[in-house]
Amino acid sequence: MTSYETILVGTHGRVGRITLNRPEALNALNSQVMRDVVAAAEAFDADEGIGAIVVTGSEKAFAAGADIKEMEQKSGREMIMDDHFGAWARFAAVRTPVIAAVSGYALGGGCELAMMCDIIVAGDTARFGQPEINLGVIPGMGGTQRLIRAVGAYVAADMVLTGRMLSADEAQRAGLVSRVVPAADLEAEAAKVAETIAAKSLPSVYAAKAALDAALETTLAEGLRFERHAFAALFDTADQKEGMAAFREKRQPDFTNR
Ligand code: CO8
Repeated sequence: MTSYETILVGTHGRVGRITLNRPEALNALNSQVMRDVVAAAEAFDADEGIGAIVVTGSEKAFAAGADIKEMEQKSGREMIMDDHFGAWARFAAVRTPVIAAVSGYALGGGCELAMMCDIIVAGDTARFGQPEINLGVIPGMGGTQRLIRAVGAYVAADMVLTGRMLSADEAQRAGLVSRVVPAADLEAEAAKVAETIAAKSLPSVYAAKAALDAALETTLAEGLRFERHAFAALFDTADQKEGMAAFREKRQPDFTNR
């Protein structure tokens, strides 16, 4: 397996795991982290043996944001011309479901990275925030757009305008997080979610993720059309026949991703 500078990568069965590993900077997301995470996620995405990906950080920090020290002296022109952090869009575009397992700080780009994932599972120590306003800037990796879709206009405005952090429980009530567990159980809980997804039929998982994503990006009529076509297309898979036969025969399906 390729080794990376700023992340640790491993697999367990059909689950790929990416661990952010810049403890000296609370996993601040510099351009090397972006390159490493994008490369690892795309490699997992290209591997039919992988059915779900977990992205996690350390106990203290999922990620404390984009790397402030790397950005500080840049000009607006440089930010635009380098498309600083633009490659994160490739991470958001992987077809394989990604679970963010968040412990400690998920701030700024860290919160935005979690929101690029499909499911956010949090340890009870997790803190979610968009503190960019305290630095004289605003979120730049989706924090105004994805957050508002996740938690609604008013909680998003509170977070983005005041910079205040949500606790894990607040984030769950707001709809950002789907499960909160004691911090010590986070890894096991995230693995359980990932293994559950990875045991399904990959074509249906890809279609489900694409349809969910479409809902965030398009009108209801367009989204319903997309869903109907994706639903119909799955009837050409062997796994649809197997899944429905298994139901009729009162047994577990044996999916082959065909
Ligand atoms: N960038 C760089 N270094 C960081 C960052 C960061 N975001 N966060 C922490 N670090 C470093 C600290 O500088 C410190 O390093 P050193 O020991 O060399 O001084 C080390 O990590 C440990 O941090 P602290 O000593 O500050 O730890 P504390 O436990 O006292 O505090 C906090 C933890 C509260 C998380 C604090 O570190 C903090 O406030 N960090 C910054 C949080 C923040 O403002 N994040 C938003 C960054 S901006 C952003 O994410 C924009 C994204 C959009 C970019 C789009 C580009 C196109």
